[in-house]
Amino acid sequence: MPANLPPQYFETEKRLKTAKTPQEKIVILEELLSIVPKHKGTEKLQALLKTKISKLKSSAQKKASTARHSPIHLVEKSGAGQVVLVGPPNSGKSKLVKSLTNANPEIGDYPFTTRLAYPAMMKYENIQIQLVDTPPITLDYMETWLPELIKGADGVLLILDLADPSLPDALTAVLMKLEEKRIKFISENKRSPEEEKLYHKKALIVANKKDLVPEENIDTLLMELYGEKLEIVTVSALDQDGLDELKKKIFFMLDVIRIYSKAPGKKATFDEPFTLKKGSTVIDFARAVHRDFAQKMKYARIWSERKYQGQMVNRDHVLEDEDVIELHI
Ligand SMILES: Nc1nc2c(ncn2[C@@H]2O[C@H](COP(=O)(O)OP(=O)(O)OP(=O)(O)O)[C@@H](O)[C@H]2O)c(=O)[nH]1
Ligand SMILES: [Mg+2]
Repeated sequence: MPANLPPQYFETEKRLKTAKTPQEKIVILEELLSIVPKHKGTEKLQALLKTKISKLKSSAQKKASTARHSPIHLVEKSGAGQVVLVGPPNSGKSKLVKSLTNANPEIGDYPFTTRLAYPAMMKYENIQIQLVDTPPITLDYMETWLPELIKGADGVLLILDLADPSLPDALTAVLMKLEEKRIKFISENKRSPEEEKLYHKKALIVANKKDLVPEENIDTLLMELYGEKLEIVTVSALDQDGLDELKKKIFFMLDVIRIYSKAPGKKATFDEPFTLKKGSTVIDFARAVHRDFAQKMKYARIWSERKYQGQMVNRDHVLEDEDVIELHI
C-alpha cells in the first residue's frame, strides 16, 4: 500500500537536516509524525519516527542527569549582585547562607559537607542579593571551578571560624590557594599598576561563631586576622547575631544604588527598585527602564529624601541611592 505522503511532509523533512540540537530534532520529528496520514501504508514510517524520537529523548535525559552530578561551574547571576562565600572547612558558610536566606543547604559538623556551588537569594530591605555557598578551600584541596566563580562574582565573603585553634593557618591557606590563581582580596576597588595581572575582588571577612569565644578574646583574635587589609564583621550564624550589620555591609560592598521609577501624575512605586552601579546617571536609568527611552528622553524630574522635590535634571545628572525619577519622553 503506497504511503501517499503530502508535500508538506517533504518540506518539513528538509528542516531535519539543518537541525542542530537534539531538542530541535525532536520537535521536527514530532511534527513529521503528526503530518503522516495514519493508515496501513505508513505504519512502518510511523514506527521509525517514533523510535527516532524516543532514542533522542532518552539520550537527552541521560545527558541532563549526568550534568546534575558534575560540578556546577558557573552560577547564573540573579538579583542586585552575586556574592560568593568562601573559606576553610566547617567555618559555617552553609549555616550562614541558611540564616540569611530561605534556602536549606546541607550543614554538617564535619568538614567538606558542601560539594557544589549552591545559590540562594537574600532579601535586603527592598532588593534581593544572590549568595553562593561553595565547597571549602584548604592547602591540599580546592575545586577547579571555584576560582572562575570567584572571578566572575561581584563580591566575596571570607567566612572564618573564630573558635578554630588553627584559624591563622586556615586563613593563610585560603589566601595562598587563591593567589596561586591570581585572585587577591581587597576592601575597595583599588589596584596598583604592578599588580595588574591579579584579579582584585572586593571582600569582607566574616568572623563567625562568636558565640563560642569569650567577648574579650575577640579583639585580639581579630587583630591576628588580616584586620588592616580587609573589613571584618563578627557574627554568629547560629544565634543570628550581627546579621543585620552583615547584610548592610554586603549591600555597600556591591556598590549599587536603588532608583525608583515614577510615572507623570502618579505615585512612585517603592517595592521594586531598579538597581544600577554607583555613579550611574539619568540616561543610564532611562536605558535600564527601556532600551528606547535613552534616545527618546527629553528630560527627567527628580525627588529624594533630602535634596530634591521634583526639580528638572539633565541626562548626565549622577544619581544617588533611593532617588525617585520621572522620565519625560
Ligand atoms: N556554635 C556555632 N556553631 C556554628 C555556627 N555556624 C555554624 N556552626 C556549626 O559549624 C558546623 C559547620 O557548619 P557548616 O555551615 O556546615 O560549615 P561549612 O563552612 O559550610 O563547612 P563545609 O561545607 O564543610 O566547608 C555545623 O555543625 C554548624 O552547626 C555558629 O555561629 N556558632
Ligand atoms: Mg558547607
